[in-house]
Amino acid sequence: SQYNVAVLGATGLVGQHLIEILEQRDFPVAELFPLASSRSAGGTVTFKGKKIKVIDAETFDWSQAQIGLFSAGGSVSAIYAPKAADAGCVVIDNTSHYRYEHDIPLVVPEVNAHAIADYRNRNIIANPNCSTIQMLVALKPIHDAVGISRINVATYQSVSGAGQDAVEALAHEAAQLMNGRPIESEGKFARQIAFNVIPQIDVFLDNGYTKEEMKMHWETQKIFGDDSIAVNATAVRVPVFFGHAEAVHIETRMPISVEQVKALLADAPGVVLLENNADFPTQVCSAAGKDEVFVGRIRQDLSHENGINLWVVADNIRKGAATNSIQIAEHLIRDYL
Ligand code: A2P
Ligand code: 11C
Repeated sequence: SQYNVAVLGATGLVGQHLIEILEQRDFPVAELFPLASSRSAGGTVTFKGKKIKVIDAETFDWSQAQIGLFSAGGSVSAIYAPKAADAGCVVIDNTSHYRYEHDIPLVVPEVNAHAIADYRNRNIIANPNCSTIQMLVALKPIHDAVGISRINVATYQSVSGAGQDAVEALAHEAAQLMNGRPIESEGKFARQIAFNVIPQIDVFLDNGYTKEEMKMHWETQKIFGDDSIAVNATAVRVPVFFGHAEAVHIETRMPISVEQVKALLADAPGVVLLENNADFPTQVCSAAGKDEVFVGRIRQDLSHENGINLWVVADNIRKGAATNSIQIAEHLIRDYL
């Protein structure tokens, strides 16, 4: 059967990818409803070669859709997710708004597809943060095999994580500087992003961490279903357009060798293993435009008996957002709707 699918935030960076990936994966769409604010209502998006009018979300009758893919920001999800859910539309929400509510499943299909069943609680499923998704796809087989007690991670996150405006801001700053012109002081980021790195993603919290760093901590525990895993994160914005990289350092409960980790990752769903050190993946050359999580630089931590280091790279807009949401929808229609 086919399903009516609404995409909220259809004109945004993730929204456009949602529409493209629905087509690429041949998701059984009966009718597509692209939704945005009144600002871009009346414009069009292209789906399967046809132009479809963008609808103002305020005027949309949610009973027309069976599945809603939401990516217009947390405050927008807060308004429309309950309306959609009450009208019988299952919401897959790509914002942080519902992620930490105990009765809302938070799902990475390769890791905890079983949790999708809990969509019945509120007709809402949350899609995790991009930096959490790629890390857990890589760590899941290791956690299952020997248990992970602690994760130390530093991220190298592209500007596309902050939306279309941020992509334009990096291009603009770079062009200004290359032309010998000063950049505006009030930019999209807290500091100049072109030719710089910024150790702040999202807002600072009272404990001194940023919200992006705490998302990795909260979401890892919820998705693995294990509150004993410690996550120590530093999240950094780098002047890359698409793709996030992560230096991940884990401590395992039982010892595991580099060769065993490689054997596990060679068979792991959604993972591309780069076995040789010199074949390491990068955002630009390996991950951008792809749906898999690329893992390389696997080595023993010389400072810790049960320590393993990995370099994990993925396209944050695809596996980190749009592709993961659509994979959730694929499980939903296969097993539940
Ligand atoms: P609009 O084009 O009408 O502003 P990005 O993450 O790339 O910045 O995109 C944000 C997406 O969320 C856009 O599609 C934007 O639509 C949409 N959006 C923002 N605010 C609202 C709102 N109040 N109602 C519906 N859609 C919204
Ligand atoms: C970034 N991780 O790279 C953020 C974007 O919680 O869904 C995703 C924010 C979120 O800026």
